Amino acid sequence: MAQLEVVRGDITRLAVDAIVKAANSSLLGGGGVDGAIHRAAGKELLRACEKLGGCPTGLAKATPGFNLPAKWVFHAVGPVWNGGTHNEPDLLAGCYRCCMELARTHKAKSMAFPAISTGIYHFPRQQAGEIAVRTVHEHLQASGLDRVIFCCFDKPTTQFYEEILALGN
Ligand code: AR6
Repeated sequence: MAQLEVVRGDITRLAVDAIVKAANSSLLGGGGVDGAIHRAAGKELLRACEKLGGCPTGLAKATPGFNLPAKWVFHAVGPVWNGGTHNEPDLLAGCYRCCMELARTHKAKSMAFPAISTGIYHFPRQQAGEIAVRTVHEHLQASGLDRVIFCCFDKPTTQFYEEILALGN
């Protein structure tokens, strides 16, 4: 039975097969968790991203992790929250679904997600957490993953995830 966990901290420190990065569609870097991952992975990550040619919102693309403990980085482009009537929930679910598929194709056994779109992109945190957990559950078996970590940076996000996971058990 695959394990779903909540960890509070910096995703760049996690020794898992893949970490997910909340990126923008250029895939050429930014602030928040994106900036932190680029700083920790080193300049080669940007060079690898330059070859990807961007990524549409709701999808993700993979690169190696370079100097990170993680072997892979999955660059997921979450939606900017624009009131909730612009397909934001489906686009956010698409990010999680695409990363679960990338885990399968890259044979990852462990993967960590940040709370995609809930920082600079302002997606409501609780709704985003529910979408994240539901979508991961839906694709868990097909992904081949043994361990999925929801890596939360702040206390309220950590609490939401703990509550959502407790309700599901
Ligand atoms: N480890 C784990 N989570 C983190 C870390 C970290 N080191 N740093 C921040 N977070 P955000 P978005 C949390 O803003 O909303 C970039 O410029 C943060 O507290 O990083 O998807 C991109 O290039 C929040 O809970 O991503 C895009 O332009 C979550 O990660 C844009 O930001 C996501 O916050 C994407 O915005």
